[in-house]
Amino acid sequence: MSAQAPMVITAAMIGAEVTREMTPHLPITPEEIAEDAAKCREAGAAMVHIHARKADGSPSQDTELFRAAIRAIRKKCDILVQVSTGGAVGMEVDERCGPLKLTGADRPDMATLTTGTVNFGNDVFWNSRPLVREIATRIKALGLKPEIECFDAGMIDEAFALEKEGLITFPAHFDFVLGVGGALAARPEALDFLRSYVPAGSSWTCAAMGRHQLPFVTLSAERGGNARVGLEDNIYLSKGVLAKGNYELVAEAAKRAKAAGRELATPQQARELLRLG
Ligand code: KMH
Ligand code: ZN
Repeated sequence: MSAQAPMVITAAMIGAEVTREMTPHLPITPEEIAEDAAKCREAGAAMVHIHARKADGSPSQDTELFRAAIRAIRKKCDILVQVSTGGAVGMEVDERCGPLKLTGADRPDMATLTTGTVNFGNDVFWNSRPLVREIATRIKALGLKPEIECFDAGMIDEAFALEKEGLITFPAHFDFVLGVGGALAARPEALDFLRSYVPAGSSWTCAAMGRHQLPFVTLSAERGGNARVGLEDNIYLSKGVLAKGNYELVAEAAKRAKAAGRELATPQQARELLRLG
C-alpha cells in the first residue's frame, strides 16, 4: 500500500490559447468537452479544469457556455469541475468571472485564482492586487475553495496576504504552473522550492508546460503532490505525436503515477483531499 495520499489528476482540457489548427483534438462544444471528460474520468482523472469557447473556437468566459459544458459533463460522469477565472489574456474582471454566476446544481466544484501578474509568452497575464481581491471575493461569495495558480514564487506570498485579509483560508490548494514563457521555468529545483514555501498542511498540484508536462507528473508523484495534464498546457503525447484527446494524456499520467507508487484519487477522495467541502 502506498504511504502517500492518492494522487489527484486534473485534466486541463481546453484553455484559451490552443487552436484547432494546432490540434484537431481540442474539444470545443459542450458535447465534445463532456465526451472527453468522461474518458478522462475513466483514465484516472478526478477533476477537469475548463475554459469555454464560442462555436468559432474563440475563448469566452460566458456564463451560459460554462453552464452548458458543466451540465453536459455531469450528465456523463461524476468528475469534479474546476472553472477558470483567468480566461484569456486581455479579458476584464466581469468577463473572467462569468462562470462564478453559476449557482445551485450548476455551481462548479472549484475555481482558479491567480495571485499575481506574469509575463505569458509575449503577452502579459494581468492580475493586479485589486483584481485578485475582487476575484477572490467572488469565489468566496459562491462558497468555493480556490485553486491558487502560482506562476512565480511571489504568488505564494500574495496568498499569505489574502489569508490575513480573510479572503482565502489555510490550508489552501496551490497549482504550480511551470514553464510558461517569461515566467518560472519547469525545473525540479523550482518545484522543490515552491512546495517548501506553501503554508503548512496545504496541498499542491503541478502543471508543467509542453514537453515538461508528463515528466513532471513523475516528479510530483514522487514528492507526494498532484498533477495537471491536458491540452491547455501540452498537445503532444510524445515527440511529434498529438494526443488524440485529453484522455490520452490522463492515461499516460495515470501510468506514471502508478509506476511511482501512487494510487489515483476518485472525485470523492479529491473532494476530501482538497478540502472542497
Ligand atoms: N489563459 C491564461 C491567460 C486560469 O485558467 O485560471 C490564464 C489561465 C489561468 O489559463
Ligand atoms: Zn486555465
